[in-house]
Amino acid sequence: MSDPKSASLFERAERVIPGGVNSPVRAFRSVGGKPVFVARAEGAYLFGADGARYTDYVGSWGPMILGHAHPAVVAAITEAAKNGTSYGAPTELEIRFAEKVIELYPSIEMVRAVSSGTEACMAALRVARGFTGREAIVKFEGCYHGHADFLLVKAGSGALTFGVPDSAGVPAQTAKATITTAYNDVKALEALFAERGKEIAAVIVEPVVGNMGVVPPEPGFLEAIIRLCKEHGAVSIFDEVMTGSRVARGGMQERVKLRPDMTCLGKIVGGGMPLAAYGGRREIMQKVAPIGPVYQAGTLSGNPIAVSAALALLERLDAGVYEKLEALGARLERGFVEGAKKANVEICVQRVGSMITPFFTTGPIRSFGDAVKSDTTRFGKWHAAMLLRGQYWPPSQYEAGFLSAAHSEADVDATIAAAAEAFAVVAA
Ligand code: KE4
Repeated sequence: MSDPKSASLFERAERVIPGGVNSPVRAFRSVGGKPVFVARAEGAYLFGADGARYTDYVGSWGPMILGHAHPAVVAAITEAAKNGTSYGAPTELEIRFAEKVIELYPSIEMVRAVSSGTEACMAALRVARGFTGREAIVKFEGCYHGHADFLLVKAGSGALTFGVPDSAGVPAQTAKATITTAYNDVKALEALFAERGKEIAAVIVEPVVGNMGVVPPEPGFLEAIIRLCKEHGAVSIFDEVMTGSRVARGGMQERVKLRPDMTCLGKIVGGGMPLAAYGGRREIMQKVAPIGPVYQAGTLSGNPIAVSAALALLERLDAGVYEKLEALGARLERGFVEGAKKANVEICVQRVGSMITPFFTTGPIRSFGDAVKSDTTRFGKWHAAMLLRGQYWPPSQYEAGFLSAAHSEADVDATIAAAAEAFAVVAA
């Protein structure tokens, strides 16, 4: 632990919060050691309770694409707060947010704001079931779509990190309607539809997986999901909570020029505030209460402060941001590859834009089966060595690291130098 004040805060936290954290993956349990308690953050940096500075590659698990405490976002929040914090009544701000989302994601004709990615995915699937009158949903092993009961089946992220892809507390009956199959396996998906196509309400997919670590879709995989859903009357859902406005302004669907029936959004689209959304084709979204029979609600949905932050962030995501993120991502990827090679440590770096994961195994990592071959002990050693060198990397082999537009080339070069030393520690 390079941050003794964090250690005492952690002890206090563990007495009153399960695991001392409000979300499991923050607990550092899969990498050993104890979490750094953050006092503040600015730009590309986090500052620990003891004032130590870390270059941040978690970015609040994705939202901080322009860096922490961006002046325009802080100003928008401050201004909005002066008008009150929540009304529980419609506002013009929410119309602007909906119009912005529709502008960025042409596949979305109507959109509903909610407060988390979990809510967005849970609601989108309920709507798909209401629209089709069917019950079964298909997800891919290792993908994570939040912690709704029926989605914690062979889930990724924290569930995978702790090796409990199936959570306690989920009734067997609930999980029964969730069918899982392998990511990037078109033949398996075709066979599944051939056998059970009539039962399937929806297929939900991370169009680039972040929750096994970064696993890109192979050519034809996403296209097959949309084709098979169309052929069998199921709803295709892109869970772009992580990839939305991360891998492109309009998410992965913009990069691959595809139009899923529905899309789930969060993180960046919510401006790093408790704001997420789900949307899609008008005829599907017209099933949502109060105009349709599918109920979904939320006290703080479309909250004016969160929406103000989101609008301030989204309007600053210009082409230059993505060009910079691609260049920095490629630089970091090269640096990791060279550093590991020099230390004679076997890794496979997978990246899409500014989402990147060094897998401690040979690649390519195409699916869950490949990802779990990673040497998590070596990853843990590397993570600890990076932390000691002021580099804050996601504390799990099965997560994506994120760059921001606030990172400089000098920051990335310092990270590359630290990583080279950390690979040498792993090899020792
Ligand atoms: P939230 O409920 O955490 O806002 O979103 C759930 C979710 C849905 N879909 C995708 C693709 C996601 O990545 C997530 C949440 N991601 C995790 C990290 N991989 C959030 C971090 C955490 O659980 O603390």
